[in-house]
Amino acid sequence: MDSSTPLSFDIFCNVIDNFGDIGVCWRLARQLAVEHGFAVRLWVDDLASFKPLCPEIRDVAATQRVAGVEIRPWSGDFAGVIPHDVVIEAFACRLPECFEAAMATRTPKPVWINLDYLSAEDWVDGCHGLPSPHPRLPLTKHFFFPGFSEKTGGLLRESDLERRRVDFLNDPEARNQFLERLGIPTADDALLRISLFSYQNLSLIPLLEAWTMGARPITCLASLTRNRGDLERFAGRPLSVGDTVRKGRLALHITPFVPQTDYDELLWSCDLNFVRGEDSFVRAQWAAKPMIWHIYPQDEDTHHIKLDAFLGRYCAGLPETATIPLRQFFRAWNGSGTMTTALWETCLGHLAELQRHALEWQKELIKQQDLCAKLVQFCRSRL
Ligand code: TRH
Repeated sequence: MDSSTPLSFDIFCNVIDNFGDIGVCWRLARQLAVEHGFAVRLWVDDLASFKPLCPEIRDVAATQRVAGVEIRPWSGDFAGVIPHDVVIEAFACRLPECFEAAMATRTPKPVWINLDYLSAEDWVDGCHGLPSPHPRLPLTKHFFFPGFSEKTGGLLRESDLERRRVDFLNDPEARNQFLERLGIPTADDALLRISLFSYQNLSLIPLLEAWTMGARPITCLASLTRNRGDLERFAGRPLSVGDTVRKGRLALHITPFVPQTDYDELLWSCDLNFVRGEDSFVRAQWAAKPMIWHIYPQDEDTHHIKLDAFLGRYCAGLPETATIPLRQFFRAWNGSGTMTTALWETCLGHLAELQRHALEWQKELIKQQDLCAKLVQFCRSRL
């Protein structure tokens, strides 16, 4: 197919929990619509989970259009809906049977994609793009795997992201205005600014305690999500957005959950970012700042294999003196090890090195084609 022919996309998003399912789908949908100019229809089964990421969403179960994307509640029947050129089921959510039947009668048949979860494991190289025929209908689904190597589907990254990041870094006024909007003091450059986005975590209170006693004052920007219980136990009281807890060298600010379009600025404004799941984890890497990842916990601890696979890639090229404590910190943060003040202080001692490394890692990763462009190419070759 000609590379200038416009395409149309259906994206199906079943929100299982948290913000990651809709976070990835919404980012991809916007990029397809805004950057590539394609018609995009995003089917979402939970608009309430969508709203914190995109405040323009109305709660009513009606069709709406935001950022050039047609957003449809995934409910009711699909009678009369003609599938688009490409149908994406995110994270193996099952498509409605009647929609699959409509896909089978369409000419040409839509390109059917299962957009899978991100993993740094080696097997992803061999599985990316594999076909899976439908058991009954004349349709073939393809597995599209995000990943860190050229052989995978790559990572989501808007084409203007790096320019926006550099502009923001070169404009302290923009950073100050952003922080002021969140109610964060901006004056003191001696302090360490840390963003915190995590699940509930046994290491969180020991880490916050370490921050109260550290050599450097710390401002922590924490949103109240699944770690609310830990934060409230640390504070000794219920917390809400706008609260500040001051203990020793630490000022813990409870910040609002910002719209997804602002989240990068939050990451860019900090010296260290604690992120989780998938999408915030990727954004922290594009932010080119040191980061700590709380991986989504899976049954039978399979997430530890995924974590080690990522660390194997991420730490290659980082001197061993920094790699050892960093790996130990990642493990402790993910439940296999103990979080101690000494471990935090050791990692902090390597901050400048970790900063250089985060930038080098980003510079390498950014050389690869982004996921959206790879997806479009993949689909065109099958239409
Ligand atoms: O919310 P998550 O834990 O999502 C997870 C993962 O995707 C996981 O793989 C999946 O299995 C599970 O959901 C169901 O973390 P993630 O992926 O980082 O998604 C969070 C989204 O929220 C991301 O798009 C960034 C966005 N965000 C904001 O828009 N504003 C904020 O203030 C914050 C903290 C996050």
